[in-house]
Amino acid sequence: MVVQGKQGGEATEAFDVVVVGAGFAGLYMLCRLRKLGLKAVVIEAGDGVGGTWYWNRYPGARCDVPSFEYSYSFDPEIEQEWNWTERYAAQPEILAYIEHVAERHDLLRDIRFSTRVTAAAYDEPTGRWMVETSMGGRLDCRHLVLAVGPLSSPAIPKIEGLNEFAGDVVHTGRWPKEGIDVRGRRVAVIGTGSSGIQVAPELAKQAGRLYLLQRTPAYSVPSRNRPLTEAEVADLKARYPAIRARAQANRSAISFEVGEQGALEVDEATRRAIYEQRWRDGGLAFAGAFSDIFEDVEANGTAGAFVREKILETVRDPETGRKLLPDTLIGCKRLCVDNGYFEMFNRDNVELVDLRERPLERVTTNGLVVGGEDIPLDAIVLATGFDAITGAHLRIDIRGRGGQNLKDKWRDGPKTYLGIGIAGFPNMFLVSGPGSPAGLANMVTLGEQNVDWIAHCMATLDTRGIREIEAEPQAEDEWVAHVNAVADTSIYPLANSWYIGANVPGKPRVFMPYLDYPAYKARCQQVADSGFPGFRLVADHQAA
Ligand code: NA7
Repeated sequence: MVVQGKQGGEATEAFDVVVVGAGFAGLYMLCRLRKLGLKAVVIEAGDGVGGTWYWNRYPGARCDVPSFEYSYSFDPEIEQEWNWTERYAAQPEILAYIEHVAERHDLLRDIRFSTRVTAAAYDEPTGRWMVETSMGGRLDCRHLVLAVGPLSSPAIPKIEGLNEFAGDVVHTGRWPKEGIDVRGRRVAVIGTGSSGIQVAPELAKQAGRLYLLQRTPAYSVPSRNRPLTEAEVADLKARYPAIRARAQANRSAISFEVGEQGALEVDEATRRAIYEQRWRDGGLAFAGAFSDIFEDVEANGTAGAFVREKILETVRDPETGRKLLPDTLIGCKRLCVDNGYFEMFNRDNVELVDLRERPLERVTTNGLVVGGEDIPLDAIVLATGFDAITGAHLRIDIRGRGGQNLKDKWRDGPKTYLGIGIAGFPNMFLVSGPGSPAGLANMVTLGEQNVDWIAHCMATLDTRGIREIEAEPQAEDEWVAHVNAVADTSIYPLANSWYIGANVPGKPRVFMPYLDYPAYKARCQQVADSGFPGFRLVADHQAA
């Protein structure tokens, strides 16, 4: 590694590219940069690769996208040699897969683990980024790529007394490697999003008593997860190109079939039969039963009503069943996919605490107080979600042209062009950033698409002798307006979801993700093919 010199007593190392994050996207970025002959380093806060799948080690953590699809497509050999064992892979298997890919592509030697990027500043005279890390020293680079993940900054609720609790407090997104021992103990799980719905049934199997603290009842569909047979694995491998192609054409970049008819275009009996079939099949495809579930409140209501019936059928205690009934739009907060969530309430050691009836007042050294009543506890599990889509970017002190801070730039909500570039922040690229289909599309697919685009862009800049690329403010404004216009064709913005920043107090309410993966991909392609309109390009010889 080249040591350029000393600044303030600390060494400065020079790279072509610094990538932040060694999850799915960061690792693939490294592969592509190596192919371009660029000198790159990946900085990763964890002590291993995996991103989301490194941090979310809680019991029950599992992907809600079928394992065959939640995998890289860039290496056909890995597609053929890796054998997924279940329809929906659990966290240890996904992590093992990512580790396998990192090893097969010899990626580890260019990754610095247990290191956090704390700051990055653009130096206008040299056209380079100066990156600071928790390990001290500086990294000087031409391009900065933020592959920090849309769901990687845990949202820790401000609950009075939380720091004083004498037992274990653990967030699902920071689950300790050694796990926590809940055998025979009293455990509270706070939160009923995907994480709470996955972790609670697993903890309930071991805990002495499990309290599930629910603020908003959630919709969840059964996963119908099961082991894959050898024949199925062989068949899926043989059909990989077709599966990928189908996924690419779907809004969510997942290959399930979306019904062609509207929910209200069919009669009651047909509608019910279609929902029953999707319920039996399991998974997110439930919400694709009809074409208009995300477009029409009434159509959406038919799907919601069906799930409510299923909840009442499943939960034996009618009072608990009633409290579990969601009264919001279905799917507009990410639809949960579970393994025995509603069935869990039939266990004697599980109690639902409805926070709308019994508000969470405070944590004491020994437990919680809800609705004036003490609940003694040994462990509290925070399944309270993430400062989604922008949280991980804003934890870094990023300063662009003129020293402008990204926090200030995004004060009223994030602004990007294509979810990839930001005006005022030259030579900086986001992977799965706000304004991309982050969180709404298969994240591996989106990551690969973004990385391919960025790699192509960097190669083009070099060929054309371009020193600086930067989104133009007008293109950025138009893109933000377009993202919102697309969102407004749907009913997504009507829900208080993390897509709109509603889960973090004080966060600006702006719909952040782009709703339609194929349209997004086509637009990115068109920009790349036409010489990057909307970006300001400065050639080497034009630089000051
Ligand atoms: P989510 O989906 O944001 O869910 C967080 C849950 O925590 C949700 O039920 C919240 O209730 C609840 N919550 C948050 N803060 C509090 C407080 N202070 N008190 C009580 N309850 C609270 O996060 P997940 O980790 O489950 O899932 C994130 C994504 O990961 C998921 O969408 C998939 O894409 C994978 P609320 O609904 O806000 O009332």
